[in-house]
Amino acid sequence: MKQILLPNDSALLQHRFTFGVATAAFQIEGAAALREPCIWDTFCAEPGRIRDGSDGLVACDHFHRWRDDLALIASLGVDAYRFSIAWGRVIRADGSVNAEGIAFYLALLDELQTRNIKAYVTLYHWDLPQYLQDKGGWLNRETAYRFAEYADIVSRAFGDRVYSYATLNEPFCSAYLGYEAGIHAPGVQNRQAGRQAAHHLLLAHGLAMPILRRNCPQALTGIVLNFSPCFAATTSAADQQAAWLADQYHNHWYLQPLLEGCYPDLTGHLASTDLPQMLAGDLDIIAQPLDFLGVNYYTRTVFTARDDGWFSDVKPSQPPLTDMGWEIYPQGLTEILVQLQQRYTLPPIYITENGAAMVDTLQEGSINDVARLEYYQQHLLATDAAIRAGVDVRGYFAWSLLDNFEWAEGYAKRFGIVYVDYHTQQRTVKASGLALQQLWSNRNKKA
Ligand code: IFM
Repeated sequence: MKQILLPNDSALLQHRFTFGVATAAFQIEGAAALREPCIWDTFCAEPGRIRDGSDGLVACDHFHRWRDDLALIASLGVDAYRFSIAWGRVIRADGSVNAEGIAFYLALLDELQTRNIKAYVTLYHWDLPQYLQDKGGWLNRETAYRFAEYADIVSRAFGDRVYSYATLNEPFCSAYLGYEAGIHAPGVQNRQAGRQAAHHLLLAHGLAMPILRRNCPQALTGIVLNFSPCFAATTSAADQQAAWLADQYHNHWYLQPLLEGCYPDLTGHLASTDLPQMLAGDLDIIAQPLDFLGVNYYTRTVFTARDDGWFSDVKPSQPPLTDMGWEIYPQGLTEILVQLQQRYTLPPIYITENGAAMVDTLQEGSINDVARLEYYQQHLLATDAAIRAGVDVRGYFAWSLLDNFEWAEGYAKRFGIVYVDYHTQQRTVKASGLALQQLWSNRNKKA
C-alpha cells in the first residue's frame, strides 16, 4: 500500500501538532425536517442552481449515523474533529431554542470527549436560516446581532466540551459567491451587496468573539478564511495589476480588517457606491484578538486584466488538475503562509481545510485514490516547508472526512478520504484515508 511519508524531524510528527478531519453540517447531516430551512434548502429548490439537481435533505445522513461516524473518525487516529453547527437546528424562527438540536450536538461532543478527540466547532458554515434571509440575510445588519445571540446560546450550552471555536468558515464564499457572484446561496449578483455582506459577516464575528471568550475562557477562539495566492497570467503591467487587485479583493479584504482594523484601500478601483456601509466603531469590533487563524487552502488562482480595470481568473487547462478543475499547486500553500507571515503579525495558524475532489471508483470494495493520496503527501510537505520557514502552523485538517454535498456541484464531486455510497450510506475508507490513518496512528504522541 502506498504511504504518506514525512521527514523524521518534521514538526508535523511532534506530539504538539494537531491532525484532524473536517466536515460541515449542511454537507453531511441530512435530517432537514428536524431543523429550520436554510438558504441552501431554498437555493437547491431553484431549478438550475445545483449541477446535479440534488439537495441537502438527506446528505450523508450523519444526523442518524453520527455514532458510527465518530467510531470511524476515532479509527483514523486523529487528534481532532472539525465540524459545524447548523444554526437552524438550534434556534427556531421564533427565537426559541430547539432542545433536540442542542441535545444532538451535546451527545456528539460528549462522545468526542470520551474518545479523547478535540472538538473544533465552526459556528457558521454557510447555512443561514431562511427566516433570517427573509429579513435580508447578511445584507441586514441585524443578522450580525442574531449571530452573536446564537453564539451565546450555543457556547453556554456546550460549556467546556469545545476545544476550539471558529466563528465563521470562509466569509469570502458566503459574501462573494453568495451575494456578489451569485453562484452560491442566496444567489444575489451585486458588487455592493458582496461588500456589504462581507462587512456584516465580519461584524458578526467581532460581536461573537468576546461572548465566546467570556462563556468559554478555556477554548481557543478564532476564524477560518480561505486563501488562494494570486498570480498574473503574463508579465504585462496590466495583468500584474489585476493579480494585485484580486489579492486585495479576495484575500486581504477579509484578513486586514481582522488583524489591522481596516479594509484594503481600493480607491480608484472600487466605486464609493460599492463600499460597505458601516457605523463608527465597527472596525474596532471586528479587529478582536484571535487565538488562531484557520487557513483553508486548495489551489492558486491566475488572473488577467479586463478592459474595465477589473480582473478575470484564467481557468487552468494543463494537468495536474483535481476533479473540480483546480490546479494542483502545493507550493502555493507554503507561499501564501510565508507571504501572510511577512505581511502581518499573525496569530498561530491551523490549516483547517485542505484536500481534493477526484474521480473515485469503487472496485472490489476498495478505492485506490492514488492522486488524492499524492495530493495529501505534497500538501503536508508544503505545510512542513512553511513551518521550517518560520510560520507557526499548529495543526492540519483533511477536507473532508466523508464524500458529501459539494454545494453548487451537488454530490458529483467527491472530497472524502472516506467514500460514501449514497444509496446505501455505506462508508469505505479510501487508500488516501488508509495512508493518513497510518501516518496519524504511527506518530509518537508522548511529550
Ligand atoms: O466543500 C467545501 C467546504 O464546505 C468549504 N471549503 C471548500 C470545500 C471544497 O470546495
